[in-house]
Amino acid sequence: MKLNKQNNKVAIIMGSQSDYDVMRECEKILKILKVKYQSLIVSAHRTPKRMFEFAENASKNGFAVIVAGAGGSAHLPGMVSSLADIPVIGVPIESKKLKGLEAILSQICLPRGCPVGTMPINGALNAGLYAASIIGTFDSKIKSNLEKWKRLQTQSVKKRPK
Ligand code: RP5
Repeated sequence: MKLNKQNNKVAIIMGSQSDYDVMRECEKILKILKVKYQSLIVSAHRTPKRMFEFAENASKNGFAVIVAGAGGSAHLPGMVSSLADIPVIGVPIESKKLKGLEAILSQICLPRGCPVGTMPINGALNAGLYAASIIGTFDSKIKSNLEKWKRLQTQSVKKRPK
């Protein structure tokens, strides 16, 4: 699939409505950086056909990167990576019982050939920054928005603790 100017959106997908409180952080940072995005509930276990449809058509639908948040037996990022031809960033979602350890392990222990850039547990903000940095490799406006955001972050760090 040939990428063009249209392929500048980030897909934020999540396994459940219950992931949205965390995944909103990704939306917030993308909004600040003026990156286009679309958020969808896509579950590897509960809506497998939707997942196939989404992943196979992600490029065609103008997405350049996929951010996939999932908790528990978090198959979503790996499954989507096996079907899509664009980068997949995984966000392991914290659970009550195992605190997200199960989700992060299932996302970083993918077999050879199924790459997922896995963020920390609940690391949806970092996922947004990472997605924006990928978009920034071919969109200079987004690159400069990201540079500005990082400059402001650096300036906001006080030299002395209060
Ligand atoms: C996963 O199961 C979802 O990503 C979510 O983190 C977890 C629990 O889902 P719910 O039972 O809250 O819908 O598929």
